[in-house]
Amino acid sequence: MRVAQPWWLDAVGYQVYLPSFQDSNGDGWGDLPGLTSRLDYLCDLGVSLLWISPFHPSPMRDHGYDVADYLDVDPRYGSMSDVDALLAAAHDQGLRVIADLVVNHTSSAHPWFVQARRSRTNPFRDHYIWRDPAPDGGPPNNWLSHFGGPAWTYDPATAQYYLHLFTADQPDLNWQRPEVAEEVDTILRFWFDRGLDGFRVDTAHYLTKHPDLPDNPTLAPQDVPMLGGVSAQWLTQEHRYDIQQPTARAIHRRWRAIADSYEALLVGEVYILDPERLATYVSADGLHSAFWFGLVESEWAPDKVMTMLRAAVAAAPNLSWVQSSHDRPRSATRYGGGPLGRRRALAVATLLMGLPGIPFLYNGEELGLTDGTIPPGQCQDPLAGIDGGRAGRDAARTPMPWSPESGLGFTTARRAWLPFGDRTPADTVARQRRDPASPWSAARRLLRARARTAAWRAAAPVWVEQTSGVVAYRTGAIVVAANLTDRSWPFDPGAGTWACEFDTDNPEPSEVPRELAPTQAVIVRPCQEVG
Ligand code: TEU
Repeated sequence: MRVAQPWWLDAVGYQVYLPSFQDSNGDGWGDLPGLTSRLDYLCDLGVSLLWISPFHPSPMRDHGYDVADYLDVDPRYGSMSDVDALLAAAHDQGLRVIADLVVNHTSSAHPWFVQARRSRTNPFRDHYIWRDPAPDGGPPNNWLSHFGGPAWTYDPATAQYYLHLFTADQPDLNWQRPEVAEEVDTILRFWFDRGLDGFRVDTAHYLTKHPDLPDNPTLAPQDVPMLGGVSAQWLTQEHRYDIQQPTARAIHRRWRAIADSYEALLVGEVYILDPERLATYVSADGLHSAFWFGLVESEWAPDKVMTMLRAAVAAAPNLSWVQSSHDRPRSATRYGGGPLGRRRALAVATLLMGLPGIPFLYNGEELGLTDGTIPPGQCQDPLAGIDGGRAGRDAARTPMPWSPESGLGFTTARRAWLPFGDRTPADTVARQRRDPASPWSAARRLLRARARTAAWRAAAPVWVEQTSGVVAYRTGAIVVAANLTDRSWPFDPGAGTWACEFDTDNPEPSEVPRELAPTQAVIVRPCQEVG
């Protein structure tokens, strides 16, 4: 008997950064009705799973990653009935929708924290992590905020410090307290009952801290890692006690039981680049999947990246594959910018499309967008204020360019919440849809090829050692190959006759190319499989 596969196994994900996707009411903010009006676009592109960034009431100190009410909708994004309308319309079209679960911390405006800071004896006090000052009056330990400075803020009213691994407006929840876990169970059920198909779990490996809160060891300068999205100071410590505590898995287990009872999906944001360690979070009673961020963190270094990618594929069966996100420069920028960066990103995307697990596109990636330009002084990201702006994330978050007119078809307002990013007409959906050679047309063909070849793919790819600069693997009957070098190489999928399902360089491929040009990628299948 054939065992029914989970619905997400062949999904193609798409990350919607809601504030920048589609404004429907002319206030310069993307919103839920705007997204609903673009579902046709997403279906036509070929995605089947949307991940929407947080839409809950929030002071927007970290653009919604500071939640003040998990059971409601921020008026900037719409209303609860707009969520219902989005889910109904998405489901009608066969799209699944997951939201962001941000429960390592709340906003300081959340009623729990407002209560907690009232007095040391308030019933909500222990929903958060409070400690007395060190003997010198300073913070209780040496932990650092991702966004600069200590991870502790002194609250004069009750003469204690509270912990926040991100901004001071994002106090960390105390997951040792059973009431916190119970509250979050209720939040999960509330949204699953409403029809949500799952969650992307923000900072899934941060939830619990070492109970004794010991100082983190300091790293020797030569051991300081390269990692974006955090202050330079944060990188100087080994994060032995503040994050990645094994106890977080008990929380995932608890959520998994709830999610499975709704057939819902949990994809973790587990920012661990080492595939083996990352894989320990993905299991039958843990997270269904977790993003692997090796590609998001990389400049163009194909040899290194492919070695890591192969290790990631081997480590866990169902990772989620991403090249870009709202937290880092876009892949086309990191890979060299312009047409070359764009081609490189498409070649890597082709390689991702045949892997087991869930490939995700970040909105605008299908257009081959590079980072938007943010004029000095117009940054919104709390990270933009530190380290001379090195880590600021705004450039990857500028509004989606739908059409060349002013407002980019994103908004009718003269200004959006972020600058429009200096997009050109060639960047826009409207132009790219008319051009068979555009990045959008190639992305759409690629997603269609993935859908057509679903039945031929197998669970695990077998890497085909080519004697050339071509990276290739076989999965079931299919061969996926990409030339990641800057010269042409011969390509040979193996014995037999082959047909081409996708070719980055040819909108209507018929024959399998015998040679792959620089950054050309293909998906091929044996002719006899057509039946
Ligand atoms: O990101 C977590 C985060 O800050 C990572 O990008 C970080 O760089 C990594 O953990 C370093 O090891 C999530 C959201 O994606 C981000 O937008 C939020 O600002 C953050 O959580 C806080 O909620």
